[in-house]
Amino acid sequence: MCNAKAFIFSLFIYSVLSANTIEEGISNGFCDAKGSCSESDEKYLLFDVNPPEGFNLRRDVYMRFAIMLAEARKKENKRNWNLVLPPWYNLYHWKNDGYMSKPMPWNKFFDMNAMKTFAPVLDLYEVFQKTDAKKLHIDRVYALQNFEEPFGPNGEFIDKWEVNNNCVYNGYYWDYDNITVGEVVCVKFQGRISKLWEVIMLHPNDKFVMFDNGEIPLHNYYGDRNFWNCRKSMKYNKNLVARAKRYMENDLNCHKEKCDNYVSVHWRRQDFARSRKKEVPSIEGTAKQLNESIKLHTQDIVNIFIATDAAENERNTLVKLLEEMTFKVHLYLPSKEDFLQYRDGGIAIIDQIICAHAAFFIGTHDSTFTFRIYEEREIIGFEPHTTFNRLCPDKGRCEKPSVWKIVQ
Ligand SMILES: Nc1nc2c(ncn2[C@@H]2O[C@H](COP(=O)(O)OP(=O)(O)OP(=O)(O)O)[C@@H](O)[C@H]2O)c(=O)[nH]1
Ligand SMILES: *[C@@H]1O[C@H](CO)[C@@H](O)[C@H](O)[C@H]1NC(C)=O
Ligand SMILES: *[C@@H]1O[C@H](CO)[C@@H](O)[C@H](O)[C@H]1NC(C)=O
Ligand SMILES: [Mg+2]
Repeated sequence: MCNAKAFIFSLFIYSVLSANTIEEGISNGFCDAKGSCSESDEKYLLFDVNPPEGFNLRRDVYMRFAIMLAEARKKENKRNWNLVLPPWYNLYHWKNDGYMSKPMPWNKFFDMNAMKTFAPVLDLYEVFQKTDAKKLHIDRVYALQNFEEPFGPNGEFIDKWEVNNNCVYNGYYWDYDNITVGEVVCVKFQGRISKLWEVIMLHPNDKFVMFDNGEIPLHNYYGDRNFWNCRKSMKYNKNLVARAKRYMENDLNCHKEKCDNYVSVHWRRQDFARSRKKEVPSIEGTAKQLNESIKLHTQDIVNIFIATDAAENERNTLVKLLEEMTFKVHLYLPSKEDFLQYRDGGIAIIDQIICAHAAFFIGTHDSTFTFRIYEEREIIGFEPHTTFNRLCPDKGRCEKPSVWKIVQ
């Protein structure tokens, strides 16, 4: 036990020392003194996320890497680094198309030109197009892992990492058979994402470097101006915005950015309703709370837009209860053509956009789907009290959501 600790400690020291010397090495190398780099000097950072994680947490992981790369661009010796975005593939929640479809690029869901204004990002297919070779060769994959014991002897949480040689890792690289990997290195990691540069600098000549389990590193700073600039640059794909706008105009009769004639709800069910019973209400409890909350906060609004992943029978039950309370209930029910064009991921974003423009929003506790709507409403400029609301469980404590106000 004692020996193991000493060993880990020496590894940690070793990694800190070696990282420093290598850092010096690279600042003399590769790009010229003015910091300009030729195309052949370009380097690419890839990342992927633990397979069960959903779309909206992945968006937050993207932001951590994008901010890391945007910051790096300000430093002369890192100006040649680009971020390659992992295709969307086999997402657990995408029941309609997830298992059969091919990997999808980010531009299906986002406006890549807007994202490129914040950080040097590319879709994987853009990298494929740049390579003359038949295969894409990744020099090194660092498979990140959590430390078993995140806290030190005095309960402190410090940033640290160490190479871990006996680990099992099976990369799947989105099932592409034309991606090859030089070496896989397992790394235990905890702390801020910019510390990943120390890991990268273990092998400063690498041109293609990938991190898997990219959800493990944390934001450098959560909620600062950088964070919000990055978030603002994540504009949605124009077709999705247009579809949402058409719905708001035709079905909700709203023709402005901040609508004043409907309330929106994100009613998360499925795994939340099954395994988080202490945090989410029953169907009857949902109807009762919506009635009370809407009467209290918005006086005479009768239109409710509901975004939900609920099964059809649950959805119908809620709609019936709300209609009995004389509300007019709206859902975006995509046609078959809509599904084929936008896919599950796009349909969910259209729901999020419609929620984001409502006069008043009520979300689901601890859902990243809801968090992304909170952020969008901050960007649009709604008053926080119309945004940071949640559904409560039928009984027991109900903490208010944390308010993360935009920083301009
Ligand atoms: N169309 C639509 N899809 C939804 C809705 N709510 C959830 N989903 C689907 O379920 C997924 C939710 O998973 P995540 O994106 O991980 O968000 P979350 O599960 O609410 O939050 P975490 O578990 O904390 O990450 C979404 O990406 C959608 O695919 C909804 O209101 N409308
Ligand atoms: C790898 O295969 C995919 C799918 O067939 C293809 O789109 C891509 O261009 C290929 N990459 C390279 C570098 O040839
Ligand atoms: C809806 O809310 C109003 C105002 O709080 C209340 O008077 C009414 O009884 C509620 N309706 C139902 C069906 O709960
Ligand atoms: Mg989830």
